[in-house]
Order: sequence, then structure tokens, then C-alpha cells
Amino acid sequence: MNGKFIVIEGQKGAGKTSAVTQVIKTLKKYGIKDVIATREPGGTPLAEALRKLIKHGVNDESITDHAELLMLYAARAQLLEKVIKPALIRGTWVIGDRHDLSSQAYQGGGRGISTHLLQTLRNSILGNFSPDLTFYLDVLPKIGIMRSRERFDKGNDRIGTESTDFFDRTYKQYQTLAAKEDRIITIDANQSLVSVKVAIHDQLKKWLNTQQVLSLQ
Ligand code: Z5A
Repeated sequence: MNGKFIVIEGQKGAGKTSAVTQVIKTLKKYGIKDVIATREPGGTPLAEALRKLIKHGVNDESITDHAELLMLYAARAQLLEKVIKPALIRGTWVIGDRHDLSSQAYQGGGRGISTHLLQTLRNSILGNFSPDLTFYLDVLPKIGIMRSRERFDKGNDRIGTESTDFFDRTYKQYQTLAAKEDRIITIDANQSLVSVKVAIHDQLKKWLNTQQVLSLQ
């Protein structure tokens, strides 16, 4: 792969949208201009159709946890093979709004799906593919929920309107997983938007140096 895959993770209201913008802005500042943004679930016509199903369901039919997980993986598999990998191979950098860590946190923590099943799916579908760098925006669930409360689609968002307990479990799982992995940088997303942007810029600059990218510019 000639490009790099940088992912932004965190609970709703963490500020992932502005973090994606900040990462792209910082990369451009340091001379990396061939960049695309993706989101999960979504990012291809099929994955966007699955996104609608995942977020809104179909009529009143309840969706099982396994069906939800498999739809998320179907969308991810499609995005990976159709968009992310081809971009990385041609040297384009990809900035992802969510990736597999979301499934580990939401479906593993929130839904309580077994680590064994999640690992099996990940190994089978993603193999040894993983992000080069992940920014995990750590926001307390109650702050994130408050921030995203104004969103227009909140009433029709299956996962977004889950219980406080669900978001607490998801949050704990995010924190546990982020602490284990060197390639995940945790950013305190409870602070002001300006402070979050500065933290992302500084951490990304540091990481680019370790990748010897800056010295090439
Ligand atoms: N999901 C899953 O369960 N499993 C998976 O594997 C994957 C996803 C991939 C996708 O929803 C849903 O799918 C999501 C997880 C699940 N459901 N939930 N919950 P989505 O993509 O539509 O959206 P989201 O990521 O959940 O929510 P969001 O609200 O869009 O989050 P955000 O992008 O991090 O927030 P934002 O739009 O950047 O910010 C929200 C507001 O807060 C906005 O007005 C900002 O100006 C404000 N904000 C952000 N940061 C700050 C700070 N630092 N201070 C003050 N105000 C701030």
C-alpha cells in the first residue's frame, strides 16, 4: 500500500466530522494533498443502502444483533475492496470516519456480541488489514449525547437512540481497546473544539515525523 489509512473513532457527538476535516487540513499543510474521506457504514452505493437499513431498519421489524453485525461487515467489505484498498494502492491517503473499532466497541461492548465471533469475522473479512493510525475521540457518553441531541434524524436512528447503559458499555469497550493498541491515539474530546483540533494537529504532525513523511516534503 502506498497511501495511509487514518481512522477517526468515537461515540456520537465526539466530533468526528470536524476531526476528519482537521486531519485533511493538517495533511495538506504538510504536503499530502491526495486524500479522500470515507464513512462507515457507507461509502459505496451498496454500503450506503446498507447504512440506511442499519440506521433506520425496515418498517417495524426488529433487527437481531447478529443481522446488524453482518450488515455492518457487508458494508465494510464492500467499502474496503471497492474504495479503500484501490485508493491506498494508487498512493491516495484515506481518512475514515469510523472503521472496525466501531464494531468492536458498539457490537462487542454495547450489544455484548462475543469477542470470539468478532475476531473470527475480522480475521476472515479483513485479514491483516488495519488502519495505520486511529484517533479515538474520547467523550463521556452524556456529553456526546447532549451534543448530538440537536441532530435532525435523532428520532429515526436505531443505534443513536439506544439506552444510556448501551452507550456506557460501548464507551468502556472503546477505552479498553484504545489502551491496548499503540496505533490508537486517544484525544480528550470533552474539551473545546479548538483544543481538540490543536491536539489532532500536534499528534498527527508527530506521527508524520515518525513515518518520515515530513522530511520528504
Ligand atoms: N456503528 C456501529 O454500531 N458499528 C459499526 O461498526 C459502525 C457504526 C461503523 C453511525 O451513525 C451509527 O452506526 C453510529 C454507530 C453505528 N450510531 N450511533 N450512535 P453516524 O455515522 O450517523 O453518526 P455518529 O458517528 O454516531 O454520530 P455523530 O453525532 O455524527 O458523531 P460525530 O461525527 O462524532 O459528531 P459531530 O457531527 O462531529 O458533532 C456533533 C455536534 O457536536 C456538532 O454540533 C458539533 O459542532 C458538536 N461538537 C463536536 N465536538 C465538540 C466539542 N469538542 N465541543 C463542543 N461541541 C462539539
